[in-house]
Amino acid sequence: QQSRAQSVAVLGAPFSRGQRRRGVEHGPKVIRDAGLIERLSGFDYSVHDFGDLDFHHFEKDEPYMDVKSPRNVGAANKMLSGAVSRAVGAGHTLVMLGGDHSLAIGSVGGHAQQSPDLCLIWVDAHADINTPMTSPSGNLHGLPVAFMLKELQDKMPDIPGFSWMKPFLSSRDLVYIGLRDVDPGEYHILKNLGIQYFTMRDIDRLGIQRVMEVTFDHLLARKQRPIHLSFDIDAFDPSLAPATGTPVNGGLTYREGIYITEEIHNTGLLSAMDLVEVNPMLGASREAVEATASLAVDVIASSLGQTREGAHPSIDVNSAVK
Ligand code: Z70
Ligand code: MN
Ligand code: MN
Ligand code: MN
Repeated sequence: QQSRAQSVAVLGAPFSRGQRRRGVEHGPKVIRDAGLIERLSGFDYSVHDFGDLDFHHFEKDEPYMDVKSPRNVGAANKMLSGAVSRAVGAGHTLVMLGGDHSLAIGSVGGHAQQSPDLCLIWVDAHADINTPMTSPSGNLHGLPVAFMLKELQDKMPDIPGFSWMKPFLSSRDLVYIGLRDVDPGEYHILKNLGIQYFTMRDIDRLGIQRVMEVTFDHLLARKQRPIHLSFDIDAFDPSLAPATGTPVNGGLTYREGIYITEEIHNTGLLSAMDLVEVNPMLGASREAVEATASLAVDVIASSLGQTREGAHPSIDVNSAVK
């Protein structure tokens, strides 16, 4: 079915402390500069740009075990979750612009406050499901899914900065697409919890059409429910999305990426999405940065109903052909 989206809220989250490379906090600006709001305003719903969150920075933030900047990441996500919860509660389809992927803790968490039965589609080269024990880097953008999952509660210690949050998602309500750089501890967790995931190899074998069919079968067959899409730009091949912190060869083609978002739009169930890890300080040239940001705009527009077919409900067919 087609969605009858009423309004879209765009929220910037200029934050980079979930990983070590500065610059990803400028993601919201370059995605807006690539024309996001103009692109969305051609659609049949109102667009509200809520601007960027203003995160408080804590100077003193000692690592916990090996986990870096826990208080900064925790506080930023607390603020983000409140803002996302209010926007979704007000009836907007929310678009969160990162920032690094640790922000999904607050974004999906805030969405879940309003829609406890949501399901999560995580499009990424990485699984981002490390615990403090399994993390090879101590970077919190490699851990967000572990914070969310009820089944991992006993593997998550009390990390400073996160006392406000409780796990809210079941492992069966999550599907990964695009994986190709999974740490040993993460692989163990994926297998142990029986999480549905599609690596790039699976996409090679099945084709992206079948992957989306099985994804929706897994998440929606029992019951239609809100979808949260968390899209890490590094899911794409580095030739398409070079301006990102952890590029991994052999990623999604443009057409696979857009097919994923078109299919998600066509469910009519997309309720909130993240577009994260665009880092304008890591492109080799201005063109590389602009290509990455423009790709991010295409992903968002396509998730919200832009089609390659050209059809769009805002155009009245009867008056158009007269
Ligand atoms: C690795 C870690 C990661 C994004 C890198 C990498 C995680 N698994 N996520 N880039 N977006 O450090 O935990
Ligand atoms: Mn990620
Ligand atoms: Mn990633
Ligand atoms: Mn539509």
